[in-house]
Amino acid sequence: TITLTIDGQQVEVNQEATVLEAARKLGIEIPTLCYHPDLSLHGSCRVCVVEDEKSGRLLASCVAPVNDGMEISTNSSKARRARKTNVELLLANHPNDCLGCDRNGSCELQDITHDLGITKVSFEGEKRDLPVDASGPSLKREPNKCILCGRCVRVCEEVQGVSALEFTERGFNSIVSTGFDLPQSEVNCANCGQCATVCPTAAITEISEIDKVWAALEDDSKHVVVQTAPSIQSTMGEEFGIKAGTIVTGKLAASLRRLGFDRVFSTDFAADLTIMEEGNEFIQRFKGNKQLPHITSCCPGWVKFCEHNYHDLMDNLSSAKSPMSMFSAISKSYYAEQTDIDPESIYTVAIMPCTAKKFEKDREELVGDTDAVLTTRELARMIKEMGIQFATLENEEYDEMLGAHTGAATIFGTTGGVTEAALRTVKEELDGEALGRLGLGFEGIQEATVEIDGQEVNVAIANGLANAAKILDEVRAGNSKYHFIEVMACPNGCVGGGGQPLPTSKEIKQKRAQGLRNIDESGIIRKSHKNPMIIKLYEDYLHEPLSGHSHHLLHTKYQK
Ligand code: HC1
Ligand code: SF4
Repeated sequence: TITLTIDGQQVEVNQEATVLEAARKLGIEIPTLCYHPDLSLHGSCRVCVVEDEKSGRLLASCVAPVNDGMEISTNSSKARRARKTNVELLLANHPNDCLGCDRNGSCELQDITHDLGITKVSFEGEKRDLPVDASGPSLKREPNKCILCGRCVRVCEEVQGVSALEFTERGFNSIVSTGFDLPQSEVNCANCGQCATVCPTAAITEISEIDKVWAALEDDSKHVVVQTAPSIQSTMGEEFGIKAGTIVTGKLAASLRRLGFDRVFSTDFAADLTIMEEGNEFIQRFKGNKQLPHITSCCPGWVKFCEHNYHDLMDNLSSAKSPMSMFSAISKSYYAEQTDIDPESIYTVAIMPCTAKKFEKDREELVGDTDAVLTTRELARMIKEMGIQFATLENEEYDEMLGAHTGAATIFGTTGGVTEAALRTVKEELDGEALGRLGLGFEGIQEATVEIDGQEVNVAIANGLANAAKILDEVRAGNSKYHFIEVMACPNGCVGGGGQPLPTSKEIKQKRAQGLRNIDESGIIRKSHKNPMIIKLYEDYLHEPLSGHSHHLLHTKYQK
């Protein structure tokens, strides 16, 4: 270990530590911009400078290695002046449109400016005038707001293995762009939105559909139904000052009613339906030893990544539509029939933690199912605009019919959840026994073996696309032992989705996931096939999983 002194306090750290890590161990906060705890080090913005008291040199603390006997001042006047200057230089080229900016209130550059007491910029900088890329379908890039921290480039390459973004040009002209500067919609981007979650400013944000949804809500000829994704239950509170992982299901229902939605339903209901369809599809494949490994397809970022990189394995994807799309299809068929509402007048809005769901909605195989997708952040904006006091709302119930859900559905929102939910149903159906705990961890690649009806079923879970690629390479090479593979494009699953509240970190995502696990363990029905509304849906309408009617409404084949 190494001992150093920071602001007069001694600290011991291992020799690989950086000065920033040593300071944080002491509880000393040094502002950062290009640094992100989940990504490699960059050291370019120099907002984290500190002074080495012995040499008087300024060090970028996020990349500076610790030395024995080092004496660091994080707040010497030299360090503070340098930090301010570095931020002012960023501000000199930055647009001055904070008031109308998507990230007003959640911008890291704005926060640091405030915290450092910068009230005016001393330099006259040249502003860039680069075009906005809103080619969609999920993300908007505004290069003029980019501070070149490279967090988006790193997350896309290191965590997702996509490398859709890169630095181009040099000096003042340096920008982050797609390869050949193509529109985002024309490159291999998975639309996962991880770049938006790490972007400190509004250089990358979701394409907003808020105006469309207001228009639908104000249109009396439309019957507007809303569905909320499983993970929102433990994340939406963060937008209103409630701790991450706090379950706000009842407040969500209440706020959606205040916004004027005609029916407040839950994607969880359709997650149970997905399990019924996909679980039986897996049973058929497993018994017939065909199209194995079975690979989940509920995550649209993953499906797009597979189309670009593992096209030869597309037949291994489940044909089951995602819960979001299943919900929408059921709302315009079964629900319309049961309530005698003209399906043409039904407008379905999905509240998703995910930017890729906007892409899923527009896919040619699924177009017409869902009418609008709002991220968690967009819904929060609407709630705020209406002046609804979310934090103090009384809990309300979801509406009946498409609102009932189980613990199995809730855990879809965190990696491993889909597998666990599917195996709870598959195992009971095949051997009549209940599934024990799978004990799958939260990160990287996780695997387990479950005995079902005397046979071993090997399952694997990939967190993030770079990990998915590792598993799929083995499948392609014929070396994979897995029968069932779950892929979620975002590390830690939908709790870490590209549309979730900001800021986000591993620690926050862990709390969100725990919130979902707490719902599952709270005494509600825990198995999809026991959801009474699902049982009724099959009795009344679909007859049985994989029936002709089910296939028509709930399955698809991705074409690309
Ligand atoms: Fe997800 Fe899913 S779990 S993909 O992560 O299968 O977005 O939350 O709604 O569709 O149910 C997202 C979450 C979500 C679908 C479900
Ligand atoms: Fe990369 Fe995902 Fe951003 Fe696309 S959305 S650029 S895949 S991080």
